Amino acid sequence: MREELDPGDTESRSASEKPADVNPLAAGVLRRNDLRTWTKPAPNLYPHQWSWDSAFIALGLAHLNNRRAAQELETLFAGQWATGKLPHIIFNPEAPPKSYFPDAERWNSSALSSDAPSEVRTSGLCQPPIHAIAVLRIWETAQGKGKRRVDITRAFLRDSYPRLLAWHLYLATTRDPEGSGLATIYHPWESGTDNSPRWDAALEKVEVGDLPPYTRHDLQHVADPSHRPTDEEYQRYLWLLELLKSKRYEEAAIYESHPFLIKDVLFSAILVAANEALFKIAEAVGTPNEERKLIEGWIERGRRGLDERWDPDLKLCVDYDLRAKESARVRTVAGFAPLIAGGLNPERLKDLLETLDSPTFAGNPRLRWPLPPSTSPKEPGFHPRSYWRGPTWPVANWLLWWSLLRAGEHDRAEKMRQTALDQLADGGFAEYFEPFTGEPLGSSDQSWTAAVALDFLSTNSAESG
Ligand code: 9WN
Repeated sequence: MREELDPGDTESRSASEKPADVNPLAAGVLRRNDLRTWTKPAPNLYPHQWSWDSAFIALGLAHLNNRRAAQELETLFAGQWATGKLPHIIFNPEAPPKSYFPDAERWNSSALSSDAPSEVRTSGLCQPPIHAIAVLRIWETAQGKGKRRVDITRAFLRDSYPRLLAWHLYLATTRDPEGSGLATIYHPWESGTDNSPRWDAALEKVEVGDLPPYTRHDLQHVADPSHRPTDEEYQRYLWLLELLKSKRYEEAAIYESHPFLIKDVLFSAILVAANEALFKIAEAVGTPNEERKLIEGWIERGRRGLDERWDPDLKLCVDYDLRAKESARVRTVAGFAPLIAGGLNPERLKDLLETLDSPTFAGNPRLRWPLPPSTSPKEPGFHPRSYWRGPTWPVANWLLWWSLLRAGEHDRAEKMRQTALDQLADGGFAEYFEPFTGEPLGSSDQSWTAAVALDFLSTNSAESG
């Protein structure tokens, strides 16, 4: 069953025609999903704290309540592993039973690994490192709000900096023993784009062994199971999880034998952008020069690594499967990774913008809104209703809009911002949208959708960048 909107609550009905009304509606979604110190990604489908959702949520909350935005990330940091890893899920001990699977028991991370935190229960994976970008946004929005607010936020920045540095150091070393500038993921869930056709070839090679019994709970929260990953995909996800557990989440051992080891270009590009944010945070808190040099080195290495993953025929960046030693030549939004990483030469920027505007993505004549579908309609693996196989995701729009601004493409960014807001005004704060009809899919009242709406509304594309 699809998540029901409370008919008595006008705020949870879809956003009205006018983007001007989006702001209070978006704030209402975040308020209703708020659990005091953190925010559920969605009312029922996702009852725990997710890593990159919380970072996006903090970015939106920064415009409503700076202190609460900081708290969102502080709660997440409490789950950080001794290795520096920020886990992809922090489990909510008060979540209704049988609401999400795999649950804390299935991950069993604190029993299996002494690196896992003891105070809270977490998953054993991570997600794209958007966090430093959110911390910087909290700092930026505190400016001009009075000395007390700025001082409190500076203290938050000081506390967050070592957490973020440890997180990025973990990604630059443990997740990149090759020194390629690109982060390795162990599971599609780490990419945040779970069933993207980017992973099909690698997943097909994974032979599923004897899985302990399980029941999926996600399907009860969506109108139609075809919106979510298939059972076959789930079996592979769960098998990879069993393999990680069999290595007690020990990364050197995982690296030796795990069947799914992929250099993820989107994850890596977000890391570059997050390192730029971390550099600014380092400046604001006045950290030692060597640390800033280290961060600069990561930025350069990351951009070089992405450059090597450029596919001149597709005019996109593509992931690399370390096991099969082959590229995943699939046209998805992840291919715009170099735009997100920034620092592009004019020719590469031109190529990327051409691809973005072409019928392969936002220029496709069948689209309801000229926004990039998660997978190009020209891909054989495209599916307009299935999760990351084709639907448009507001958070992906935000990432591209923000990247266009940083690239100095203000007019284009403004067009994208207006269109993204029109989509939300029309369809509400859905998790994702059918790209040809604009139909809202997945969960309704999705927190990060509301959060990016708030950020869109607070930023004038003509002035920032
Ligand atoms: C698995 C919470 C998360 C997002 C991911 C999105 C989806 C989970 C799931 O929901 O993943 O982590 O159960 O499908 O793919 O990006 O963080 O919103």
